[in-house]
Amino acid sequence: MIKTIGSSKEAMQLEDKYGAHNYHPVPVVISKGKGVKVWDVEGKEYYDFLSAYSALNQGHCHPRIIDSLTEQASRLTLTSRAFYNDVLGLFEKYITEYFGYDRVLPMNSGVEGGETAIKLCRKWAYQVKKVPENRVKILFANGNFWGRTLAAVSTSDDPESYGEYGPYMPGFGLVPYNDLEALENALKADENIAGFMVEPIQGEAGVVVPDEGYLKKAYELCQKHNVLLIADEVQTGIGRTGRLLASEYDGIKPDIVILGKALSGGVMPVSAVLARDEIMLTVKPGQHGSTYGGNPLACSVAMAALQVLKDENMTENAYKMGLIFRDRMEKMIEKTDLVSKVRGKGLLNAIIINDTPESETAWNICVKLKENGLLAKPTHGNIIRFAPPLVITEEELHECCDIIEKTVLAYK
Ligand code: IF1
Repeated sequence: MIKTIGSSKEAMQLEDKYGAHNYHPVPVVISKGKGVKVWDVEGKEYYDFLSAYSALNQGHCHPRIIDSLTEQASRLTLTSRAFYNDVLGLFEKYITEYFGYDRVLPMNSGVEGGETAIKLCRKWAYQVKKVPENRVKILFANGNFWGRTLAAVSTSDDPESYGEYGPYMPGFGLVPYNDLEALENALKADENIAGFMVEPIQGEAGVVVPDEGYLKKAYELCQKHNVLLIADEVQTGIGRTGRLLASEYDGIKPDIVILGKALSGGVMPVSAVLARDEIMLTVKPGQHGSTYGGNPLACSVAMAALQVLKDENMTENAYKMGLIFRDRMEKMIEKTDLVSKVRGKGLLNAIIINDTPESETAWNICVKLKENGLLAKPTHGNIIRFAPPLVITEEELHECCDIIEKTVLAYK
């Protein structure tokens, strides 16, 4: 018999007693979500300004996405890839036409998408670029975050991510983010480099926006050296930055694109890797996959999530609301020494708190924001990320900016 939680306190106590302590959540227990709002166990209402790290771009429990979930779940949820089913092919056609790529490899979590992209790049290196077996190198940017697997932490330069998880996977290199000279020097120095995997805007690093044209010039350098550009759009994709993919700001089509999070509108884990035939067909039957990868439920939900994104002009709304948000934050910054900067694109933004990364200030501000009805969480100590669902209205956005301004200006 599943008992319901009686209070927020009880929920936190249960997690503390029975769960791994691999997170330190903001002390709020969410019980219901709808659009840009969530409610805690006691019924208090909040604006969600994290969107589960940009997985809820379409808002909580979007009715059309939930309808696709329940309709498919009542018919067929999983077949595995041992057999065909009547949804995967429709999804593959839909998503490859939606983003303009030849083929898709469906997986589940974002990090599985990253692992898949790296495996495709390595296969392409040996079969097409003719890199000697086991000699391929793939470059990543300092400050990258693409998940928690051992390959992902092997490319990390954040001790919180890789500490005590060695030994690390070889075949990876790091170059400073937003530094084209360093990238070019690295590419010149090693002909076995076959890929450069990079976020168009670094999310976990604190919403780090590179110089305009960085991605385009990085892509040109990769092309010059016969290296694949792999865009990790797990957090920046699906309309979040005011473009369908953040790569579009630089007018490029990366060789490989990784999608996740809002690909399913926050309903279930769905990720996908897009690439052209030359890359995708290097993997032969039985050489990669997963039990749930491309399952009928995921495919139905993802098609609905992508369709509502388009039908409700969420990407355009993200662009417009982002301009308003950063303008409101700039005006707030003029009134306080507590915040030094706001940065971001579309509705992926962050404010930089004028204190050390080790300080508790950003965390304390987030606790006060919670008390004032807005949920957000610091990333990397003194940076607070603000990423509401893309369905937020201008009126709701101003109300949230009022909450942020009131909280920051009152903070002692
Ligand atoms: C956690 C961070 C964000 C991602 C990018 C791939 C993945 C992520 C750019 C992997 C995942 C999540 C993971 C989650 C918190 C969150 C996060 F703070 F960890 F770094 F968003 F910035 N590429 N990011 O941001 O996707 O396997 O999680 O589905 O691990 O705490 P995933």
